Amino acid sequence: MGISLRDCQYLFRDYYTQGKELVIDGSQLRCELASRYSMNQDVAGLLTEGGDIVILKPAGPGVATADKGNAELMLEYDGTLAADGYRLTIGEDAKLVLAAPNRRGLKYGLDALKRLLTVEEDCCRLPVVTVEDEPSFAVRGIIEGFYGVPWSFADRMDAVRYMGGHRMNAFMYAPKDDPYHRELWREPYPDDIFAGIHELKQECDKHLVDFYYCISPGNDLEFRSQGDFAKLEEKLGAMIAVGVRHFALLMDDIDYVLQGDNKQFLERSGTAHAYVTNRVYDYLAGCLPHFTLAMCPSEYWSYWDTEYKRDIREQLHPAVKVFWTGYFVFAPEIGRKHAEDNHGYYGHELWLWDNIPVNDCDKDRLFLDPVRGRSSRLGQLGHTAVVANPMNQWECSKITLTTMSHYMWNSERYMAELSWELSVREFAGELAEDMMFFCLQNLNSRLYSGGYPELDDALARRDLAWLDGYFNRLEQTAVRLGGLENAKFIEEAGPWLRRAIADAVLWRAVRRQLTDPLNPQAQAEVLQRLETCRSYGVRLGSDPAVHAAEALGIELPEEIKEETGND
Ligand code: 14T
Repeated sequence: MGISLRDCQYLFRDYYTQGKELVIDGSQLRCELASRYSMNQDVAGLLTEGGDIVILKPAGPGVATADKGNAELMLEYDGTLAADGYRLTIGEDAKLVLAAPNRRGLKYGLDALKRLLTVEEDCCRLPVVTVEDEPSFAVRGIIEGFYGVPWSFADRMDAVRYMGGHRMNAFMYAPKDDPYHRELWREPYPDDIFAGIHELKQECDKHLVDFYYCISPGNDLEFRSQGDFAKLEEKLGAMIAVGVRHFALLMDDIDYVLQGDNKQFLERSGTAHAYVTNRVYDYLAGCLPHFTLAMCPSEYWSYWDTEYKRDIREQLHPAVKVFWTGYFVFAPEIGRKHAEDNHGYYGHELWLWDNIPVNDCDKDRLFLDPVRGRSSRLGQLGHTAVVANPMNQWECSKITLTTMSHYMWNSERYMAELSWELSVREFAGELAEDMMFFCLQNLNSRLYSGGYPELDDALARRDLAWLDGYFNRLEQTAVRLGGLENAKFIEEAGPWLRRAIADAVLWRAVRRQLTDPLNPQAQAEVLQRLETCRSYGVRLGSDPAVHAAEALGIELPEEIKEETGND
């Protein structure tokens, strides 16, 4: 099944078509390549492996391929398109033209071609179309910036592949609990860990994702110490040696009031943070012709002006980008006024560190809803990057991240509910309906203050038949999702899937107690089932069985009530 016209119009910025279709003989699109983009582009390397598109390279300049293929692909350079953008024209005569300003644009254009292609037994179908596509933000990606258990090496490698396929171009390495990133920032990485980072950087290169090494020296840096700066440079120098070109200094979540000699030397923390960042900037400029440096200030979540922001505004090198998270760390809303004002206060390009779907403050929860509440025009309000800080559970983060990838590419057209549907379908295929039902039980409690209205209404009406149906569905959903082929999802979401089933079992016990309130055995069973639920250490956002029991007047032990206060 090909991609629908609606999805094309949503996923590509401009999609010009008169509805004609190109039908080509053969069960593969075999493109004879011509290139004005560059003489020696490894174009085939841009195609995701194992696809239906084959690129036939000419043997040399002016020398045609023996196999003429069934289509022609001309690559062109177009420097008027925004970085990572492309223009793909599919002509009626099976002539394809792909123009881009950089290699990433070529890759995204080929990925678009692949999405538009429908392969049948003996023919290929393509729409006759011109796609003009450009991103809303120059930098789009993921910051592994949470507390708690960092992602595994395999998670990160998969994340890089995922980003390549979702038009994201930045992976920022900043796990709070990598000791060498923060607590032991002075210490060089042990060889085995460093080898992993190097391999990750190579995987980033392969998928045209920029690898950012982030470091957090702010807790105990001695600003006057040459030794400390030497350690910092040594740490960054090792990254430079393996090809890293993008860096960030993170000053978040530290005690940033200057003490002792630091105070004597630099007086205010804004001055101090501008000072260390500028020194790092100078160091990088001495080593590299091209590099990126960003910094996360300690005041990363407020929208008002401060002395600290003034110092950063006035003293920080103008090329350094400044992170913020929107108001109050987990921002339900980042509107034009906060964005514009804070851009003015920091006076530098702002990079949105979006704390979605991070759950390091809510370890017993999964967050599976789409991003909502970000201004469609952040890109015109001083923001040039959006990076998402995900959950400790990488695989589960994909649901929200795919919706964020749509926002990052085209914030002006972003529609949360539509993106959610597309994301869930991509993630769960045939089980999309079940997956969506599961997502609906796991909404981001930091950003969504509503309840679970259908459940609440049914409880208010004491509609036991509806509740029976709901819990049966919950149980079946969890059982079916447990059969998904995605082993990583089963592993990560396992406790929540089991908890969903335990909720349904608890509900049945509650039901028995309601019909026979004085039966001590029924009471004991409720308590026992409740204990099973708690033993998983996790809960659904809707927390349905406990809610139901409480709402229907069943007395629960005190500690349960305390646990459920959050949602
Ligand atoms: F620098 C930041 F932009 C940032 O968000 N820093 C941390 C981040 O590492 C963490 O993952 C995120 C979500 O918990 O929020 C920041 O850390 C906090 C902030 C709080 F206000 C942790 C607890 C808080 F109460």
